[in-house]
Amino acid sequence: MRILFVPGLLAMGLTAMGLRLSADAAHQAKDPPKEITNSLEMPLIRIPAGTFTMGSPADEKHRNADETQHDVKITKPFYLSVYEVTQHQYATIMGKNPSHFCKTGGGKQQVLERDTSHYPVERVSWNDAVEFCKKLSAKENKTYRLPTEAEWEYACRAGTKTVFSAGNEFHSYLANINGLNYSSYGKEVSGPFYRCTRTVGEYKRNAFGLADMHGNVQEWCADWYGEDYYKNSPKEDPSGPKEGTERVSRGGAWPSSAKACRSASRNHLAPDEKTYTTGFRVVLETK
Ligand SMILES: [Ca+2]
Repeated sequence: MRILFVPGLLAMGLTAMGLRLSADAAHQAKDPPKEITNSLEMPLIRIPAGTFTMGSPADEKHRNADETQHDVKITKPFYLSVYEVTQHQYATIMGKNPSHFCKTGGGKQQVLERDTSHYPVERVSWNDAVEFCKKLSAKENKTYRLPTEAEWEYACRAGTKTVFSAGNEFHSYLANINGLNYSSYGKEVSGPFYRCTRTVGEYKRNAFGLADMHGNVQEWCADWYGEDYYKNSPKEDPSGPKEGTERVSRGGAWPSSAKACRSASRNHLAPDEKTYTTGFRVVLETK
């Protein structure tokens, strides 16, 4: 059988394909990317708008009185860094690495022979973290900031209602936390206890694709801490009390018991306090 070459049909086919490609490209342009990488090679994931129940139920074991459950609506999507800000990223923007667990820090004996550039930065105050966001914003002409406490918990839960984003049991095989058996949650498990920070992203990510929301370093949030704030919190995009003396930090850290790493657990420190358990991650605002 002879195969006929029909230029008209071929041209029609190409035109149709071309139209289809253009339509796909237009669709992609409307759909913002799920993950982006910024000038620091920092991956950030798009967290969708949505509603969730913030705080813990009255029967949650080891809950604290400041965790009153209430519904919160996050009205705008935002990008959140997949990892805690690393020592390398912090030094690139701020010109110094204040971390305890690095070659020049007080904990250098604990990290001998290790490359700590991708360990989370720590010994940064809330003021330092805010300054980092300002400088990175200026560098990229975008808006970076700390997550609000509500954004942080929403991102940590990633749609889950369990005590942790990984379920109702927790131990040091799931995150860099205290590995002694009394430190586990739900059932008694003794696991690794490294007694220092670790390279970001070593453990399983949550359903949004975020790493180390529980453990490694606790993370500064933008809000002032208010013990009773949840009782009067606005439903939409709560941003904390208007004033206070301490800022919120979340997620627990490498020496913490699992109970202090619960999705609802709240900690608070003075804004100029620097500890080797405290770091941060950043929000990039969508336009
Ligand atoms: Ca963390």
